[in-house]
Amino acid sequence: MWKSGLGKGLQALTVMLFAGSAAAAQGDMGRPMGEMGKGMKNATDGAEYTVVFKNMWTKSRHPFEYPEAGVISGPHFSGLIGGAHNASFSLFAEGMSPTAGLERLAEMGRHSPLDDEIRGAMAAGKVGALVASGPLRDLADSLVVTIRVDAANPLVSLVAMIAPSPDWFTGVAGLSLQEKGSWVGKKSVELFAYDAGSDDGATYKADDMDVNPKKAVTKLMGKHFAPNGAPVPVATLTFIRK
Ligand SMILES: [Ca+2]
Ligand SMILES: [Ca+2]
Repeated sequence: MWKSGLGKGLQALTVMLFAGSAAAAQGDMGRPMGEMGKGMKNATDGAEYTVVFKNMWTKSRHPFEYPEAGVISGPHFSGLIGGAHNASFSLFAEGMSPTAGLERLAEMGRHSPLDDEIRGAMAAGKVGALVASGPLRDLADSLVVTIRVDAANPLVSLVAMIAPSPDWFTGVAGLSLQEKGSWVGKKSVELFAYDAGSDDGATYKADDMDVNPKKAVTKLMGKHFAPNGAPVPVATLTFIRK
């Protein structure tokens, strides 16, 4: 039975939690005053981005079994969840089995316990900021969150459930916002559909078919998301430096 990817919040509600990384906590202390302004555009300092998640998962682009409209059962995305981190953290990776948190996110759209896993990584110094949003119910709208990166946590990972679905999600993993030693002003990436490897359902509204041990995360290359053999993006993510 398909379960709703209903999030707790309103679509427009975004939640941001910042936790100072060790580097950020040390910040500019002890640095000569004159360097502070000078270094503002340098990647050794942090940068804040507005992140826009825009839907591209449509009946015309992804016609095979595209879900019918409906208040709860219609096509939507769960809230985004992820954060800014360093190279020792992985939210997901093709070829790697999902965490319990990613399984829950991909199957039910729930942020818990993935949020706890991310907080644990924060405590371990691998993640600098946790970012989350409410779900995207009206696919004509966009999700907007703010994320802060810094030298200690320059990579961004974000995921959202494709709903309804067995264990399908989209997102980005380990995206760097640095180019040539500086923070990029604007960057857009296409997001593809992935199978979390935690449920063997093969259609959007398939009954639960839990998988143990978990399989690896794979890019979805079937008719739903690669109608002509090549994967068609389901969303775009645009980072605009504030
Ligand atoms: Ca699956
Ligand atoms: Ca499962």
